[in-house]
Amino acid sequence: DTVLREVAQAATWHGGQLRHQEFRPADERQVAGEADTGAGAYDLVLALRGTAPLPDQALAVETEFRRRYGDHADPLGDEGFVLARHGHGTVVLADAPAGLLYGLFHVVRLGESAFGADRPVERHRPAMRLRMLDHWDNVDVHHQTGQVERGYAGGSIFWRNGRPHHDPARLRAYGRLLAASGVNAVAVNNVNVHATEARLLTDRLGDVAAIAELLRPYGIRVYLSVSFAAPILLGGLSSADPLDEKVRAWWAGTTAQVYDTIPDFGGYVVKADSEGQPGPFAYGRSHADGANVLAEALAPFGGDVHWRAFVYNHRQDWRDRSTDRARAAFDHFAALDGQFRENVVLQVKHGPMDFQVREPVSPVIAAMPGTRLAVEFQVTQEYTGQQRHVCYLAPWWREVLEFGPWGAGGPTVATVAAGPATDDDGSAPTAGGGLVAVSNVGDDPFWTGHPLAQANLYAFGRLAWAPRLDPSAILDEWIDLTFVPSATADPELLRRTLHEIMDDSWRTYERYTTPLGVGFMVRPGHHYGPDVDGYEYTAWGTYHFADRDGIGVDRTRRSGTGFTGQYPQPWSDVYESLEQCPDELLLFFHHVPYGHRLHSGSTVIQHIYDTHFAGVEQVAETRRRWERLSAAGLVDQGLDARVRERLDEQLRSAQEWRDQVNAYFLRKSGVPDAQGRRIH
Ligand code: BDP
Repeated sequence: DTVLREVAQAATWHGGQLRHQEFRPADERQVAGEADTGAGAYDLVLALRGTAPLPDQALAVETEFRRRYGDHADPLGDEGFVLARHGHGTVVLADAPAGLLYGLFHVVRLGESAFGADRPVERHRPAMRLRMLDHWDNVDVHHQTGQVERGYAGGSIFWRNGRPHHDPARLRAYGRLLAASGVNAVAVNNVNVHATEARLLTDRLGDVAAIAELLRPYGIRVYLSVSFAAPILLGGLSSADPLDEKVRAWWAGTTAQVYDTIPDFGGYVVKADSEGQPGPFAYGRSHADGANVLAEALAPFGGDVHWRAFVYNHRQDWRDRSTDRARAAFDHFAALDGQFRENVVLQVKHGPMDFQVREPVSPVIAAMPGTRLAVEFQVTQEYTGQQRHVCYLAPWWREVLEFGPWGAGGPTVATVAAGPATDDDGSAPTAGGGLVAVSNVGDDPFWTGHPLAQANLYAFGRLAWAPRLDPSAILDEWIDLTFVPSATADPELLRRTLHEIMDDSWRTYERYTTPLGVGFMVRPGHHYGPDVDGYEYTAWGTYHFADRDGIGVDRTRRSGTGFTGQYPQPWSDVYESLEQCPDELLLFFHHVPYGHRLHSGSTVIQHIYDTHFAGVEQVAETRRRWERLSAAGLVDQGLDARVRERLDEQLRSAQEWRDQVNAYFLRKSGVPDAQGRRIH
C-alpha cells in the first residue's frame, strides 16, 4: 500500500525532534523501529489493527483500546489512530493506512513527550472528514491575474509555462507538508476556469493524474475546478443546459473517463454564475439543477461536487441603495435547501462578503439544514496583507468555527461543517461538507512568500482536524516543527518572540486598516494597500457610505437592506440593534454619525484615529522584536533576510494606511484627534 510505504519512508525523515531514527517495515501492515530523540532511543511501533501477529507492546495497547471502545462499531474511521505509550515503546494503531500516517505525524509533533512515562490510550480522529485546499492556480500565466490568482508565493507549485511543473521531489515534499498539517484534499486549478485549464478535464487529464499519483501516498485526493460550460467548450455541444439529455450524457461519459484514469479522484469544484463564470442561470435553471447534473455523473464513483455559494451581481448600480452584496448568497441559495443531491457540497465563504479582515459569519451557514455545507476560508492573504504583512489568521478562524449561529450552547459553525456527529464525544463526522481554504502556497523556496505565513497553512489543517484547538497552542506546534527551538541557543527567546510577533497580528492588521467591520478600502484590482474610495463608486457592491456626517452600511430591517433578517435569533436582533451590535462589526451593520459612542467608551471617529496610530506602533514593535532574534542569530540567515524585507514593507504600508485613512476621515468629519496627534 502506497500510504504505508510512505509511513515507512516518512519515519526516516529528519524532522521535528525525531532524528536519526531507523525503521524496518516488519511486514507490509506494520512499521516498527527505533526513534532517537537525542535524549534517548525508544521503540516505536506503527501497526494496523487486526493484523497478526502484532508486536507485544501493540497487542497490549490493542487490548486496552478494546476495553475502552470495544462496543463501538467504528472507533477510528479511516483516518483516526490510537496512540499509547507502553513499557519501553510508543505505539500507534490505526484501521487504515492514512491513520498510521497521521499517527506518525502526531508522534513527530509530540517529539520527546511521545516517549515519556506511560500515557494512557489516546484516540484521535478528525472532526472534519474533508480538509481541503483550493489552489487558484492557472496552468498558463493569465494576463490579468498572473499564474496564481491572488497568489503571493511565486508561481504555481503544480504548473509551469503551460505544462505540469516537473519537480516530483517538491510535490512529494508538499504532500508530506499537507499530511503533517492534516489536509487530505486539493483542487489543483483556479475556480475561474480559463480555456487551457478547462481541458484538464479531458485531453489533459494525464497531467492531473500525475499530480494525484505523487500526492496519493500522503492520503491526499485530487479535485478539479471545472467550467459549467465544459459541454460546449470541450464537448462541442450547443448548450450546457443541465436539463438537456445530451448535456447529462456528456457529463456522465466525461466523468467516467476521469475515474478510469484516476480511480480515487475527489470530484469537481464549480464557481458558476459568479464574476463572469458561466452557470445555469443562462438556461433559466436553478443552481440545484446545475449542481445535480454534475453530482449525478460523479455519484457512481463516490465523487462529490463542491458547488460554491459565492454568487452575486458584480455589475450592480452603486446608486441603488436597495441592493446589498452581503445578502446575495442567502438570497440565491437558502430557498434551494433540500433540493441538492447527497453528493453535492455547498461551499460557503465564512463571511457574507469576501474574506475581509472582519466579517460576521455568513447567514447561509444557518439556513440550510438539509444540505451538506463546507465552510471556505482564505489562507492566501488577499485582504490581509498579501504575505508581505505578518497576519496569523488562526485566532480569527477559531472565532468563526466556535460561533453559534443559533446562540450560545447550540451548534457551532464547526459542527455544521463537520455534519451531524454520531459519537458521544462529537468527534465522528458523518455527512458534513468539511472545511476548505484557498491555498497560500507557491513555488517560493519558503512555500508561502512570507515565511511566517506557513503558520496559517499549518493552522488551517490543524483546525480542520480539531476545531477547538487553541491558536496559541497550534502556533507552539508550528514553531517547534519549523524552527526546532531545542537546537538553538535560546529556545525560550525564540518561542516567546514568535508569539509576541504573531499571536495578535491579525488584530494589529485590523487596527491599521479597516476597523469596526467596515472592510475593503483597498486599491481596486490587486487589493493591496489603502484607497478609501477605491471601490466606493464602482459596480462591485463593496461600499462604506462615508460622508461628512457618518459612516457604515445600514443593513437593518428597520431602515436598511434587511440583511439582519437573514440571521436566526438571537443574532438577527443583536445585529439589528445599535445598542447590542458588537463594536467590531458596527459599521458592517449600521450607518452611524462619527460621534457615535462605542461600547468601549470611545467615539467612532476617535476609535479610527486611535487604532490606526496603535496599529503602526505595534508593527514597529514587531520589527524591533524580530531584530532581537536576528541579532541573537536564532534563525537561519536566508529566512531572516526574507522576514526583515517583509517587515520593512509592512511598516511602510501600515504607515500609509494610517495616514490615508486618518487624513480622509479628518477631512470628511472635521473632527480633530482628541490627543492632538499630527494627521497628515
Ligand atoms: C475574490 C477574489 C477573486 C476570486 C473570488 C472567488 O478577489 O480573485 O476569484 O474571490 O472566490 O476574493 O471566486
